[in-house]
Amino acid sequence: MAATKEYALVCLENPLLDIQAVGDKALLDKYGLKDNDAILAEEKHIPIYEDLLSNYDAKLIAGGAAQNTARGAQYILPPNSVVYFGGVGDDKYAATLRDAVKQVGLRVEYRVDPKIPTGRCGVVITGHNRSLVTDLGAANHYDLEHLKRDDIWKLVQGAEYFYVGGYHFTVCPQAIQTLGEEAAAANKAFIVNVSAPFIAEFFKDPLDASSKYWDYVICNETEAASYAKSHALPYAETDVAAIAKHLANLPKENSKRARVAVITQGTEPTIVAQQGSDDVKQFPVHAIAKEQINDTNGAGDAFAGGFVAGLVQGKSLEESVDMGQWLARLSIQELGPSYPFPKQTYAKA
Ligand code: 26A
Repeated sequence: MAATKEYALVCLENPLLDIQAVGDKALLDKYGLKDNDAILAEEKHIPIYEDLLSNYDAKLIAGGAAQNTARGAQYILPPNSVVYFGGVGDDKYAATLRDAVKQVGLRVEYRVDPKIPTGRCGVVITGHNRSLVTDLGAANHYDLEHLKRDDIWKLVQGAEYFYVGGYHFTVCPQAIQTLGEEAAAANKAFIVNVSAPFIAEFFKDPLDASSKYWDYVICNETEAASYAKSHALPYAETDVAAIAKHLANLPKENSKRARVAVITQGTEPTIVAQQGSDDVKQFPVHAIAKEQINDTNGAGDAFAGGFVAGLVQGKSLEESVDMGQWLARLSIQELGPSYPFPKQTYAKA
């Protein structure tokens, strides 16, 4: 019998197809969207998908935040390093996603729902902002049963790193807890990305229930502010260093690993705090000319992909952050959450 391949990194979240177009203020206003935000679609948003496709020359691009991260990590790592779980339908959009992940060699193990369509995310680009409105579809039906299936759970047991996109707190917090427990029990690395301001606000309870398992927590400055607000932290919402320190020092289940909190801030420096240390570090981002930016959809996901690839390769924290910034810089030059081909290779600055 062939030996089972062991994937170093397992990722979990919501596979989505992005329906992305350049829009304008009128389009944002029509659907009551902010220029830079991520929300779950309500009834009133549903027509936007047709609208984007018919009237705005929208492109279909593989999305889903953690799936973008998983593709990014696999882009850097040796073949068969990353496997991704999430829920899709049995339809054309799912086939498009399977094709897109093949390009980087990412293995996906989808829970396929025969009755519900694959989720979609409307992406409205205005300048360097992006507004995301998501209709989760089959992604919303991911369940613990899939994660605990023998073949899937074996992949979990074979991995050393678990990455969960925070958007999954809206779907199956139980699966997240199960991965966190497993990581703590086996002294593996459990990485959570907060993913969106609304997660820190409206999904505070499941987010907080998982925090004792976080070995790494990643967010951007607006998510950090939202966390500070919803948790009534005694710092200014703009005091990113204090929030990073707070996150790093929340109670922790596995005492063998000091927690690391990473906060990205667009073009401003990336902030890193470590549990038990007073020293908060800052890493300037890799400069890029404005004209080189295609769009910022997926920039944060790409950062996480490069960062986690660094961790998997046993790189230092500094170099892992550098790898994250490197991959984000590449991704924002592409259309949507994509990576350039022919492949670029990371070289330490
Ligand atoms: C549950 N929600 C709202 C979501 C998402 C999401 N991925 C998972 N769940 N809303 C937007 N995205 C993805 O975020 C990427 C950019 O960071 C989009 O599909 C887009 O590719």
